[in-house]
Amino acid sequence: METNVKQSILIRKKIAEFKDKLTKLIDDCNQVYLTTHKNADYDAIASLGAMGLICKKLKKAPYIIIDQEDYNSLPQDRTEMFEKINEKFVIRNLDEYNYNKTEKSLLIVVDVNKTFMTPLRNNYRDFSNVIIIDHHEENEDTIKTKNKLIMSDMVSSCSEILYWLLKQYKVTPSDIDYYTFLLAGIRLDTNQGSKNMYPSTHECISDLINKGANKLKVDLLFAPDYESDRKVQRLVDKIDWKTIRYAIAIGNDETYTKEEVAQAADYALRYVCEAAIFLGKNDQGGYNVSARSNRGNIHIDNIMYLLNNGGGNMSNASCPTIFTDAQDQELEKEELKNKINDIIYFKSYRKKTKKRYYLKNKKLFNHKKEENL
Ligand SMILES: [Mn+2]
Repeated sequence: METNVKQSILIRKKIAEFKDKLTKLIDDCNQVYLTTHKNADYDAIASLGAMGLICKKLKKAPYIIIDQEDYNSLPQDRTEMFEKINEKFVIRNLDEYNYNKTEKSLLIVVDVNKTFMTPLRNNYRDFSNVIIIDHHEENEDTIKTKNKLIMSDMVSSCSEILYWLLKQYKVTPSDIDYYTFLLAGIRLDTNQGSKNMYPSTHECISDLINKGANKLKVDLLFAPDYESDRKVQRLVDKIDWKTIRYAIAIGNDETYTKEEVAQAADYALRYVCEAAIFLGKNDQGGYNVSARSNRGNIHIDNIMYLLNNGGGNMSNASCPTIFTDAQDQELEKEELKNKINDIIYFKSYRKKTKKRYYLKNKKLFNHKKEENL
């Protein structure tokens, strides 16, 4: 029990310490821009909204930068969240941003830290300062800045960080939807409370509900679509168990969204399972990929890097869409299976950390990754 209390205090302390730096940078700039990763999810959008409220409290109304094409392809529920935020904050696409650039501006990036994953891609030189607030692991693709609050494997989500920040700044949104969004963000990144639940997360969820976050609305956002859920289960049925309980599934007799592949991989972790690697063919002919590790003792992020320049952390990872030139469905499956087997059947032990992972060639990690995935 005592250790639980400590975790929560520690998290809040760490966030409180960051507040002064954040305030100073916002105060000192002429204009704040906010952005997040493309294909923004609930956690990303909720974090944008909450960060916007903090900027507003500090009298710096922010602009939210989006990629228009990416924005247009968002599903309805997430578009509605953006529209809600758009009532208070101005959303600008890259053209609008470029046309109206301001001197001495500050960029705040939430729920992401890799250069290529934001609408700005590799262009951060326009900003006098960049702040990262995130819960994903850093690597060599992390945006270069001294100003970052990156809490990987410490909190559930970026929404949780933003909730504690709102509290620090004594911001109480007049529109309760901002709390509802944060609750949805946490629900998403904890896979509905089944992973990444820290003592501080429980506290945060209970605070949000006490303050009026609409739990019913959040439940509806997560209510599975029947057809989609059955499809996810059919992909789970394709699991092939390899080596030390790796659940590997490749589906190409129907098409899957990224979310469906991720859900299937999450589902695999309900079994006795060290790691899950799931591939599902999408409607563009490529394969969406999701990987998971149950207790985090497989370097699933490294496996994703080797598979197709991907990454993540030790429990969640993915890689860019894989395309194959194979002649038919069966050959495609063969090719992908071989790629995965090549990676996981090579045993290697890293004695220092006692964490093991399966890599063909460790040296690969010293190579600079390609800039554009
Ligand atoms: Mn997140």
